[in-house]
Amino acid sequence: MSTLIDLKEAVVKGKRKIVNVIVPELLEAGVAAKDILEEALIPAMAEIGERFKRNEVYVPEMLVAARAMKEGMLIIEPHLISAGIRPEFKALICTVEGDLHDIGKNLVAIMWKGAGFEVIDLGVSVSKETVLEAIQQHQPHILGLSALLTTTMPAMREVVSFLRAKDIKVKIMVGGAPVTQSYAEEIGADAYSSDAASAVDVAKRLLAS
Ligand code: B1M
Repeated sequence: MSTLIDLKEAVVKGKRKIVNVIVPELLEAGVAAKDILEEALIPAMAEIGERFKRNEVYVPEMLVAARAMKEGMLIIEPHLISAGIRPEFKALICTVEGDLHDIGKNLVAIMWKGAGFEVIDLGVSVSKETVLEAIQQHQPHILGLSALLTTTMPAMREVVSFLRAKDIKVKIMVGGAPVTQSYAEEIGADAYSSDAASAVDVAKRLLAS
């Protein structure tokens, strides 16, 4: 009989076929979906995030681990819903208008999901008006904006100013290769994160403040 430790290990190694076997096995054995999430899937993504920070793994390993986690999540999701488990935080994320790069943004979304957030991904090249509509519809706690081009960084500033002018209270985190802490401060964002792994810690700190 497989254990939660085996499951965590399988996710860290990106062994999704094994995940697809272990998760139903654990559910069948009476392990709560919440425990599968909190004691195996989330710690696995935290572990891969730590390894990424230490340069022990790179983007491809993170992506395969994330895919394995996602498959595990798909199996336990109906069980979590029927048990009334709701994510603590809701996040909205997108790549800003004019920018089609989505790999980094997807990684941040995956890591946030891995940390137990509900994540609504608006996709790429998203206008400030669409962001506003989505905030009004979903009422997220945090908004993540990604930009990979120096030419689309100003769109980030526009979103922040637009939302602030409308007195929207959502916390805003920005990131992407050309973005820096000082740029985040300059445009009035609440936080900056340099990579997907630290995006979890930064978001948690921000949401706790
Ligand atoms: Co583009 N591209 N690209 N490209 N592309 C870059 C970014 C570039 C640096 C390449 C280069 O010239 N050396 C350059 C930008 C130069 C600049 O602005 N200074 C560039 C260019 C110029 C362009 C085009 C203009 C090329 C052209 O058409 N002439 C064009 C623009 C299209 C558009 O967006 N309108 C273009 C197109 C493309 C593709 C479509 C072909 C493809 C994107 C495919 C896709 O995303 N689905 C592409 C790619 C793949 C790249 C490179 C090679 C890789 C980007 C990537 O995915 N990195 C890139 C060069 C490079 O970086 N080596 C390049 C991996 C990813 C995991 O890292 O996205 O940085 P990254 O995300 C990190 C962090 O930044 C952070 O966490 C992630 C993980 O740790 N992070 C956040 C990201 N978002 C965050 C949000 C957060 C927090 C952290 O909080 C919310």
